Amino acid sequence: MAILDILTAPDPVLKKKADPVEEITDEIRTLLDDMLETMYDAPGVGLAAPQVGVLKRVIVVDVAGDDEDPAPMKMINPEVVWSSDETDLYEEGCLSVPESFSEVERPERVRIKYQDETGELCEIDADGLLSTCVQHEIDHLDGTLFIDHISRIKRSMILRKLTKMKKAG
Ligand code: K1U
Ligand code: ZN
Repeated sequence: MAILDILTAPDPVLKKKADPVEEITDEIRTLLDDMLETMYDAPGVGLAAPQVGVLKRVIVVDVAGDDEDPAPMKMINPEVVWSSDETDLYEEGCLSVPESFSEVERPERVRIKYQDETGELCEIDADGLLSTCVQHEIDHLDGTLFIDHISRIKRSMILRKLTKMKKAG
C-alpha cells in the first residue's frame, strides 16, 4: 500500500469531472486501498480519487469514532438516488482546502447507490456525518469543493490564503 500526495486548491484537477469506472480491475482495488491508507494518515474521514490526481469516480469513507472499530467503506460510481427535503448544517473541512472550515447546508438524509470492489451493486441510507461526508466526496467527483457552497467573499478569502500558503511552501 502507499500514501499518495493530496492535491490542494486551487489545483485545476480538483475542478474537473471524474469519469465513471467501466471495469473494476486490480488497479482500481489498489487505488481504493491506497486512498484509505492516505485518508487514515492525513487524518480524514473521507477521500475522493480526484484529490489524489485520479479522475475516476471512486471514493472512500470511514466515519467511525475514535472509540469504535474502523468502518472503511469503498464506493465505486457512487450516486445520490434520493435526498430528504430536510437539511442540516455542518462545519465542513477538506484535505484539499487545508486549515479552512465553513458551515455548509446539505440534505439531512440521502440514499446512495454504488458498486463495491467486487462489482456488486449496493444501496445505503445515510444520515449524520456519513450523509455529509458522502455528499462532500461525491461533490469532489463533479469538480465541486465545499467552498463552492459558501459566499463568494468567503471563498475568495480562503483561496487567497491557500495561494499564499502554497507560495510560502
Ligand atoms: O474530502 C475530504 O477532503 C475529507 C474531509 C471529509 C469531510 C469532513 C467533514 C465534513 C465533510 C467531509 C475530511 O476528512 S476533513 C478532516 C476531518 O474532518 C477530520 C479529521 C480527523 C478526524 C475527524 C475529522
Ligand atoms: Zn474534500
